[in-house]
Amino acid sequence: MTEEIKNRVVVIDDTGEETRAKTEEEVAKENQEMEYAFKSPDKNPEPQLDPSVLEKLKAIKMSKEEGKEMKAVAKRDRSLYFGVVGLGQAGSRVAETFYGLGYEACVFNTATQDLEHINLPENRKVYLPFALGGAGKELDNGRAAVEQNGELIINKLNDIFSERQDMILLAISGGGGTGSGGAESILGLISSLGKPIGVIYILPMESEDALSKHNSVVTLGRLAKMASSDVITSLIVIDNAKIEVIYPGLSKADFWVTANEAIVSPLHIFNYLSAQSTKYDSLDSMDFGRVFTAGDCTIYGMIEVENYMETTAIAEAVVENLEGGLLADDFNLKETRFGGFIVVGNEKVLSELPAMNINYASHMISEICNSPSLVSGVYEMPIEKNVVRVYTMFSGLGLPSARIEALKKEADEKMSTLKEKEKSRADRMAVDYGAGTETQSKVQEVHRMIQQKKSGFGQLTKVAEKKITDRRKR
Ligand SMILES: Nc1nc2c(ncn2[C@@H]2O[C@H](COP(=O)(O)OP(=O)(O)OP(=O)(O)O)[C@@H](O)[C@H]2O)c(=O)[nH]1
Ligand SMILES: [Mg+2]
Repeated sequence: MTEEIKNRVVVIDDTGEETRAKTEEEVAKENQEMEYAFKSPDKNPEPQLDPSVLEKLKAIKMSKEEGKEMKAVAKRDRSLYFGVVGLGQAGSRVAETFYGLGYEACVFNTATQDLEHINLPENRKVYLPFALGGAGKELDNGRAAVEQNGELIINKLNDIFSERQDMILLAISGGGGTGSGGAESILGLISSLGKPIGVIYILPMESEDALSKHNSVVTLGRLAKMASSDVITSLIVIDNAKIEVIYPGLSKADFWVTANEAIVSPLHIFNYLSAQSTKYDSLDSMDFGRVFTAGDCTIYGMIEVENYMETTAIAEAVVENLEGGLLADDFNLKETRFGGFIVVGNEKVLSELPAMNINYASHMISEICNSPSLVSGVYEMPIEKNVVRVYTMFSGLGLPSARIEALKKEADEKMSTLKEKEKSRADRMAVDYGAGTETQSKVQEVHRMIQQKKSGFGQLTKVAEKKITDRRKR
């Protein structure tokens, strides 16, 4: 048995089907004949090929190719294959949530201890050596950490992502130092992959400090510029302050998990369902692509309706809650360039839901976003509760100016209080030089120190920068 297998040449085509089997003797004979033919072409006039056989072969080839194409389409279980990059702690956690849903992902952080808690394979977590670890909410540190580790980052991006990824999503928070400060630089590195880029940008909670709010406004301004010059295809703004309102009373530990699910899930639902077939109206992959890549700011969210059998219940929920269900406030929905919504329910719910109820809701959404190009779909999902969920997405929006103003005001107010405190503390710590004639406050002293580049935190990072550069050079 083994002998026979050894002496046979088996030709297997790319579908795995065994098509021919020859003995070694047969192959040797054929090779000899072929060699002879090459050496004496005039003795072997070109064989006449049978056109009908050729036709048959062509037909087989074509049907095979079509089969392959169909297989490829069927295999695509989502409209866009995202590659997700997380930078900093919040970004890493969001990327981890995407990874759990089958998206390619990798994360970068300046703090090893934060990377440890990210549930991703080790080769997808990259520590960016910088200073003492962490950017300490300093934007400049975040930028420097990314720039100093540019090669490490680009190598990892090329390693993890391939042609399969249609689009790269960068997830970051605005409030910290690593994600927020490093955003622009890492976007420069990501753009070398030559794919469209989306940014998931997280604004701080109400209770957070002035520096977080200040950072988030500064970076949002930078990202908005990149979005208007199309370096970023879509800028998705998520507001933790809004998520706090939607999911009140959660413990800190539960809050992040819930928040990150709320951020990732609607986008995944749109992406996933638009690649599925439905017995009802479909919002196809093209529709989703158009909505998601319409440019400028994008927002999305979900509302749930229990009394869906009442004719206008879904429409009323839309009017009352559509904005409440979105993950950020103060956008002017009338600016929507492309909008879409998906109605989801279980088999029972959708079989009894009158089309009229959805039509009323559609009419209201259309009016709220004033968009002539609103796409929609109705999809069945195995939801336990008998409810209708409406997922909405709006793109092409300007910045949420009222929210930015509020963040700015809070940041400025608190920052100036802090400055006041520092000043009065400095006055209390005044140092008397000489015979009481020349007094120099600690504040002036610090200024002098900064000028000489000898301030505490700055110096610490400078020393560390040097160390890192030296190590890399060796
Ligand atoms: N939605 C969400 N927000 C988070 C999460 N973790 C932190 N944040 C928010 O992110 C901000 C803090 O930024 P981090 O991402 O922790 O900071 P970083 O980028 O690691 O920067 P440094 O720690 O300063 O080096 C705050 O506004 C938090 O509210 C999370 O898992 N989900
Ligand atoms: Mg951090």
